[in-house]
Amino acid sequence: MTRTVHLIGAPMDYGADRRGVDMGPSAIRYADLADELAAAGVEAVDAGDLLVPRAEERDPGDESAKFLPEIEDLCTRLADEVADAIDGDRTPLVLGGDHAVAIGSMAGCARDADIGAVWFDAHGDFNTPETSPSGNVHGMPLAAALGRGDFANMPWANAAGLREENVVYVGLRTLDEAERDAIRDSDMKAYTMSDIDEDGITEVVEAALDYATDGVDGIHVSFDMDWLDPHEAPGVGTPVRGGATYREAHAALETVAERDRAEDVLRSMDIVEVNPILDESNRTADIAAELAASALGKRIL
Ligand code: 4U7
Ligand code: MN
Ligand code: MN
Ligand code: MN
Repeated sequence: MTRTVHLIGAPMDYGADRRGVDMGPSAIRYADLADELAAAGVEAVDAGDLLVPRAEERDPGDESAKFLPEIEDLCTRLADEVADAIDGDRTPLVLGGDHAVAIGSMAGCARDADIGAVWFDAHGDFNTPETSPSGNVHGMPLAAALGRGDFANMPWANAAGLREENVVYVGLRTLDEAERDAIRDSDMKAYTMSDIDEDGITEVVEAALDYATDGVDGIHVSFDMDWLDPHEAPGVGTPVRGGATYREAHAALETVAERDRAEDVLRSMDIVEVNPILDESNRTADIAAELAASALGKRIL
C-alpha cells in the first residue's frame, strides 16, 4: 500500500535564540519537498502550518525556560494533529521550527502506542530548566519527553511515556557538562561522531534502530539539521563543526527506510532547525527535503 505522508509545518522559534528558524517550513516546501516526496513514491497531504504567534508579541517569561507556555500551547496542538494523522494511517512529517517542536511530535506519536526515538543531532537536547545554560527550550526536548527535572510535572511534555531504553542518539558531538552526566547516568544509548568514524554510519544506525525498536510499536525519528557538518548545512542556529557529511546523512536515513520496509517501524518524523536567514543559497532546506525523501523510501534504482 502506498504510504500517505501528512505534512505539518510548525513555524516556531520560541525555543531558540536566533530568529529565522520559524521560516523553516516555508524554506523546506520551497525546496521542492513535494517533488522529493513524489520521487519517494509516497502520497503527500500538506496540512499547512500551525498558527504560531510571533515571539516579539510575547514575553519570554521565566529565564530558565523561555516561552514555555507558548511552547506548551503549540506542542499540545501539534501532538493532537500528529496523533490524528497516525490514527488515519498517515505518517506525520513535522517541519520545524526549532527542536522544541519534537516534544509535541513525540507526545502525538506515543498516544495509544509504545514508541522509541532516534535522535540525529550534534547536541544532546537533554537540559532541564535547572541545568540549561541558555534557557532555550530547543536544548531540552528529550529531557522534557522523558519527564526529567521540572518536566516531571508537565504531562503535556512527558505524556509520551517514552522509555529511556528505547531512546538512541546518533552522532553526538557536543554536550553541556550537566547533560553529559545525565546522559551517562541514563538508560539511553548514545552513539557519538567517533562511533561513526570507527564503525561507519550504516552499522551505527542499524544498531541504533535495534535499540529504539526493541519491544515497541514503532519509532519517532527526530532529525536536527545541525547534525550535518556546517559546510553542508550552514543554515542552522547552533552550528558545530565536525558533523555528518551529505552522504552519511543520506545513508543514515536510507538505513531507516530499509528497516521500515522490512519491519514497518517508522511512525513519525520531524526535521528541525532549518534557518534560511543564515543560508542565502537555501541549501540547508534543499538537503532537508532530500533527506525526508530518503527516510521515506526514495531509492536510486
Ligand atoms: B538544538 C545548548 F548550551 N546545549 O542548551 C543549550 F550549547 O535543538 C545548545 O540541538 C542547544 O539545536 C542546541 O542551549 C539545541 C547550548
Ligand atoms: Mn536539537
Ligand atoms: Mn542541535
Ligand atoms: Mn532540490
